[in-house]
Amino acid sequence: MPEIGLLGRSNVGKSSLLNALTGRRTLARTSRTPGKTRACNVFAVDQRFYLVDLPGYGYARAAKTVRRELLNLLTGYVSRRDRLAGVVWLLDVRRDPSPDDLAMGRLLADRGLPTLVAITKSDKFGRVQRTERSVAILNAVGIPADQCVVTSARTRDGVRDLREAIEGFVAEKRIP
Ligand SMILES: Nc1nc2c(ncn2[C@@H]2O[C@H](COP(=O)(O)OP(=O)(O)O)[C@@H](O)[C@H]2O)c(=O)[nH]1
Ligand SMILES: [Mg+2]
Repeated sequence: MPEIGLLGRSNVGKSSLLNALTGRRTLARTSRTPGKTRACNVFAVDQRFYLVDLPGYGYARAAKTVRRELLNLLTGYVSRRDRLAGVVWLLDVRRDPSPDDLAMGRLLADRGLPTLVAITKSDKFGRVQRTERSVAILNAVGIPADQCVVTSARTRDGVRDLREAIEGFVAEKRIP
């Protein structure tokens, strides 16, 4: 089956969004301790595709060697997975993209991988401000607005749209 990777900084809301996307509450572990998810958790959705909750990058307190290993792992993941239909790249509505985010953006652009940006935690702002923030974030990472969904795992805003966009990637994927 094709798979979709969920990528983003630690604590950006990957596990929460994965739970919202699959409509279950206890599937992926969420935590208040950043940098905790190490393994890649894989979830089959409707026996049609896999969602992969990848380890979060950019955890500031991790040792340099650990950060480099993680970047290598993610680079290998997006470079060599022949079942990979695309990635959902999560960016927090409250944060300007970090140097690690920008490095990830370059990597994804290099690989030409189908990429959707999910702006996360949109419930933190009102409508106007969340749109302004999303535009600024997309400009910073050079992703067009039609490849972006503004989401909240808490209110489920945008979750259905994101799911539909993911299904589009899955439908396009031809596994060699
Ligand atoms: N307000 C708000 N908080 C969120 C949302 N999604 C995740 N969080 C919180 O952000 C923190 C990290 O979430 P988690 O899903 O574990 O992030 P991960 O490290 O990327 O997997 C937790 O405290 C979550 O409750 C959201 O949509 N809205
Ligand atoms: Mg997690």
